Amino acid sequence: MKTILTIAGSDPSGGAGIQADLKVFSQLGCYGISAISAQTVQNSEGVKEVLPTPGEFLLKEIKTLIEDFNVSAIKIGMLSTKENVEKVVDCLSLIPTKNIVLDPVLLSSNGASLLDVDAIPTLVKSLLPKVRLITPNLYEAGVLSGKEVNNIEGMKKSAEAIHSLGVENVLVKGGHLKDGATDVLYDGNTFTQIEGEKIGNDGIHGTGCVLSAAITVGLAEGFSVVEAIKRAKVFLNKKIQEAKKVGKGALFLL
Ligand code: PXL
Repeated sequence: MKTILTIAGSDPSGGAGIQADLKVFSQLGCYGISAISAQTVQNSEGVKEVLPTPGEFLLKEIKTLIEDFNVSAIKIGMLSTKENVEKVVDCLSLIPTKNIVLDPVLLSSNGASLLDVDAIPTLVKSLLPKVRLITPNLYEAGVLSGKEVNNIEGMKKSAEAIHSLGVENVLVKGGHLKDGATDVLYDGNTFTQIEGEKIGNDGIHGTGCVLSAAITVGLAEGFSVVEAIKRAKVFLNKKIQEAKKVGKGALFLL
């Protein structure tokens, strides 16, 4: 059984972040370990407060795990602060796997900041060149590329721009497109459009976390980036069809 490390924020409602990642790893037959970059106060109606983990503490969380476990892949989600981005960059070189997936989480659905604005240049300069795949949504692709991203053409242009920052593979997720839900993957040579069904995504919490966690499983299992994405999308679509209203707000993936 492969072991996967997630470095992300805690979502005590269980729909996103660490809690969602661990569920996905387990459901897909992997063993998950986690380093928590921030606590959040939230329920199904939204994020109310964020308490970042001090950078030195996050570093100890990660180092203590990797001294012990043999990690086949790493998923990075919410990092909250510049200091946390720097510490994650420092310890990636200590982990001998190239299977690093970055979900560049910037905002929660209700607009809470999940990454400080002053952390973005460090994320771009120091973290992006270390990851195998980055999975921005339209908004995140726009911020990282400085381009307007609201159609397939814009997704391709932003994917190229983000690739030129040093990331091996860029998956711009089209779930928030007006028409359809096509994702665009760019590996520096080829654009691959991965079609998805539009399944009323807006009211579902944690879809980005679940997708990137499932992709990380695929990479840990040795699938190519395209195959890992296709398999993860099949998994996510099934979860979306079974989504439930557990609390009073958004639908959750179980
Ligand atoms: O879905 C993005 C996300 C990631 N990680 C944590 C979150 C959220 C959204 O609320 O709370 C911890």
